[in-house]
Amino acid sequence: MLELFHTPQSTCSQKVRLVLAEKSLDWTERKIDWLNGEHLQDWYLKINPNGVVPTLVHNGSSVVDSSVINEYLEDVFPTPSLRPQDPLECARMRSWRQYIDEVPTTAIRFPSFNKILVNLWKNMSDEEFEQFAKKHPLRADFYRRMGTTGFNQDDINSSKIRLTDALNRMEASLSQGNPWLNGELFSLIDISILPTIVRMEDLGMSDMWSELPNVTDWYTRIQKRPSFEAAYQGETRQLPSW
Ligand SMILES: N[C@@H](CCC(=O)N[C@@H](CS)C(=O)NCC(=O)O)C(=O)O
Repeated sequence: MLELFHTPQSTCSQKVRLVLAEKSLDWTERKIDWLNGEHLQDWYLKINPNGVVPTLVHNGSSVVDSSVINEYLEDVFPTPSLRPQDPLECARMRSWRQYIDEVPTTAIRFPSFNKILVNLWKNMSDEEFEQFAKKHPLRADFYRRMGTTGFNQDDINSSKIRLTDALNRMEASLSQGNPWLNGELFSLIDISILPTIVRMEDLGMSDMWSELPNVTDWYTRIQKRPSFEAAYQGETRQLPSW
């Protein structure tokens, strides 16, 4: 039995839902009320000590970290394959994935938090905010840096530089005539970057790739895959506005 503890709007959760859909796997939804801190409760920290979503529980054993979860799903359910068989191709795919995890995936948090989430905490006193920040096993410093007024302009500028770099790398790779980022095969890395691109669109940042024809075409094609509709249904793209 596959259970996914996730939050519909979380980009990391979307990555896993895309793989589950590509592989047509049956899974049981365990929705985590992220805005009310369910991911920081003791019972959840037992299955994910990082206090973040998503967590996959397979036959009672938990797997954490969306990229690790996706590789695990590929190992256990190899068909249809989302990973090249050739070791060198596979290494290239994993290098891409490492870059995506380190650069655009972390960069998108800054505009996401500034445009949407910081409003949740804007009325907290410094003391209340510190109590809230320090509950986060992985992100206490990230929250302190944001504070109750949001990240500063330097952080936002640096995030934009990193997102631009990722888009340019995608454009360069796709302009070599391949349909997908790693070549002919639609792979885990197309899935890794997709939630960041969707979030950019939802935050009104799609002009950042309007002059990149290959990224534009990739995004049009990927949205036509049945997995896109499956992973992005319902409230998934309804971001709160305050
Ligand atoms: N490396 C982790 C990161 C997961 C992560 O950061 N999840 C976010 C939602 S996309 C989260 O749960 N944040 C909780 C918080 O900020 O309190 C993964 O890829 O699963």
